[in-house]
Amino acid sequence: MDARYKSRDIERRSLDVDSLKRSFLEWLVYSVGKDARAATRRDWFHTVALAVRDRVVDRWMDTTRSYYHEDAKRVYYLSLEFLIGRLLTNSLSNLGIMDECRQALDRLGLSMDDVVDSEPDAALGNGGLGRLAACFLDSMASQGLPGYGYGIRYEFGLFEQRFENGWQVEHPEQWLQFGNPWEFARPEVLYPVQFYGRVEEFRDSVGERAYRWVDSERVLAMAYDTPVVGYGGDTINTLRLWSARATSDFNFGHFNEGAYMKAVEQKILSENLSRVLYPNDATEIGKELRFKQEYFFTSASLQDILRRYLQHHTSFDNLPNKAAIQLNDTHPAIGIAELMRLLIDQHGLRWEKAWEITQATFAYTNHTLLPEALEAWPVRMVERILPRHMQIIYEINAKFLTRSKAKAAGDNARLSHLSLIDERGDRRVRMGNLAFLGSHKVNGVSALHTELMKETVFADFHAEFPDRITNKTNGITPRRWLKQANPALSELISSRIGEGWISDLGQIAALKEKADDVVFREEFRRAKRKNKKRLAAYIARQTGEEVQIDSIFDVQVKRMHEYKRQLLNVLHTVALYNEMRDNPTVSWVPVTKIFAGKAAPSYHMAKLIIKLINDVAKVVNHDPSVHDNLKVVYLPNYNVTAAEIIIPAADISEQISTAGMEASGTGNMKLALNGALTIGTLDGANVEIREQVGADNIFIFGLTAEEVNDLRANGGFNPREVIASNPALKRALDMIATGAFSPDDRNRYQPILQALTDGGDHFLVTADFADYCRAQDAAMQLYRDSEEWTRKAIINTASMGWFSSDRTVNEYATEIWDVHPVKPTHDGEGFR
Ligand code: NTF
Repeated sequence: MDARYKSRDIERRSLDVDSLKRSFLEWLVYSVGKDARAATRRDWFHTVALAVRDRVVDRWMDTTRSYYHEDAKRVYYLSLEFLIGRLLTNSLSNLGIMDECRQALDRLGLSMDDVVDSEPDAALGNGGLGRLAACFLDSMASQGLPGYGYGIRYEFGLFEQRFENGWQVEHPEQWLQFGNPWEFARPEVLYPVQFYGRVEEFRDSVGERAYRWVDSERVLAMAYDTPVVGYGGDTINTLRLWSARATSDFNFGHFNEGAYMKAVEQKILSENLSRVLYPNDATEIGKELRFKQEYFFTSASLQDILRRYLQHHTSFDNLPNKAAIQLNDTHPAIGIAELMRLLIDQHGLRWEKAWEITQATFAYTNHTLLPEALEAWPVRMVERILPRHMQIIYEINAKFLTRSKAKAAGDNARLSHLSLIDERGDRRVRMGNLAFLGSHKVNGVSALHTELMKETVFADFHAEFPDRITNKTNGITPRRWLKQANPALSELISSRIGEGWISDLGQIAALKEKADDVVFREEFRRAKRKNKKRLAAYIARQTGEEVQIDSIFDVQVKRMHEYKRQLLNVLHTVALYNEMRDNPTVSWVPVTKIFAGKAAPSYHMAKLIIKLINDVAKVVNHDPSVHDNLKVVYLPNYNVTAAEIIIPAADISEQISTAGMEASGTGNMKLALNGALTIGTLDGANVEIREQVGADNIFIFGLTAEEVNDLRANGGFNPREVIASNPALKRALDMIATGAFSPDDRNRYQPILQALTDGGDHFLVTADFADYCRAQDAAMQLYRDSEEWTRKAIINTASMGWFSSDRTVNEYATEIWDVHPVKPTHDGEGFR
């Protein structure tokens, strides 16, 4: 090979400051097409990203090649959402070249922060479910597990939230506008995906009844690959996202003008499939385009998985030993019928064999018990869009129901619960039931959630298959959520216990003994203070509000939803405001209430609560009688990037959902890991957080899931009585009702008051109010004792080892997937 190429090749892999700097200059000119004088910050971001990507490619190919050579069992994580956020810091940090990059930029007179801040936030998800998928990708790569993510390359990610006069308004999020330097387009990796048409029956070569799907419309799925850099840079896995392309089946030349325009229209319509992420969180969407998105990416992924498998195998018998497919919620559950179709119709397998393989290959994770979130597609729609799948679903159902224990017992009620078809009203396909039946394992995401799955939505399935449901408590990646987001604290930790915690978070327990060390406590506080300063500056930039660094940063950041009870928090805020005004001579601990989170655009109540918080903020923040002891801020456009600034600065973590309703939560873990004390209900993973940190180091309040259940079962309670007997609550609600926060529209908050009173207070805000205030008071008192507070904060950080997504992914790998780490061989002979 030409020596010049050879040396450039080496340079591409070199990680020292000089080679990085030379690469930057070369990339700026030859790929971005700018010279240093004309380059904008965004140009520099693209430059740096491309140079870093260079340093990933060889190892990426090595990893892929190792999986191939070992014919390793892979796990395929099918998810409609991957909330990955920015990738530059993540890649640099996992490659271990953060400092080198900073220095190289420094020599060019550039600030690393500016470059980092020019990267758009990849928001291909709504909230917890999508972020969990992103943490799992990081954990799989960091542990050398052969894991692939499959999803959709949405052109528009989750909308950008802005406030107009305190109301949420949605703007398009155009993350791809200036190109995406991390992805590799694969125009040759293209699969047809069919829709509509009809099913034809025929006799196959041995005279058996067989089916083919004909007269369908086709869309192509084109792959885009993003390398997923594991910690240490040894393993680089792949996130493969599908983009919709029209087929070129039609010949423009033969059309008259009208037909030509129609053909173009058709092209645009089919490419809409990957246009936009649906912005709903924990609610069923029920739109035809959404169903088509689900099938589109699932079908393409399965075709790709089978193609990869067939490179090494001639029969499908071994598929379950070579591929594990994890369904992230029911969104890809149609994959069960699709794999059956591919195996039977395209590869000629018999039903029984295909079913055995399908069940052994799939596993399903449930992320919510909210009835409004359980997907159920109208039979008539499924029949029209995927006629062959509807047939297959009927057949799965018929075979299952005939054999079920319920049938044997003549228990018709149970039989109708088990059915894949909901026969009440317009008939619907229950995707949860399909996912359950087609999987060998089904898991919940926290201990409590898994128990509730067994007792509620899947009670009948659990009776039928008692070994199928298993728990896999969620986790978070310590790389992004401590090392990268909180350099101040992570450097302090590493200085005391070494860097082992980064890839083995259990080691962080060694900090527990440091909780009693005054010097360490002082340094811990210094790190927190630094983060609070950073957040205060961010708050000032975003909202114009000045907040006190010495105040308690009380943080509730998550999607806006009634069950998460931001309303409870704002009611306490109003009560606290009143107390401060009533008792101006008391020396109050200053409090800053920090909210952030998006509401689904059609979720009116959630949007009204946002407006309420902003209205309360306007009054409280400008009332001189509270002497700046209370501030309320609502940060716009919460996303991964904002979370990375907010979470490290939090003193208090608000995890106050109605018990039994939050499947797990993962923000709760991020905040505790960063040394915030939790005020929370015994819901989701809060229960396990309490076990880990100890009851003395967390503020638990409110009704338990069981009590909530009893209360609701016994005809509810009377919120009016509760309100009447609690003067602070009554006063807060009266102020809201009489327009104290909305003088321009005194009736604005009637819907909220209505829901809390005549509406029966479904989320038990009034029922938990008193105990919540007690927990808040306890926290405020403790904060006065800064040594004791810090001690508890350190214990929180030190007790979070178990919540690493490395632990979670390992449990999946050993107990569900049976996949094992593969060590890539890096022969240094790159990517030819
Ligand atoms: C969410 N579910 C749950 O609401 C969270 O409690 C949980 O932590 C995450 O999943 C991750 O498991 C959803 O987003 C959805 F869509 F399923 F409702």
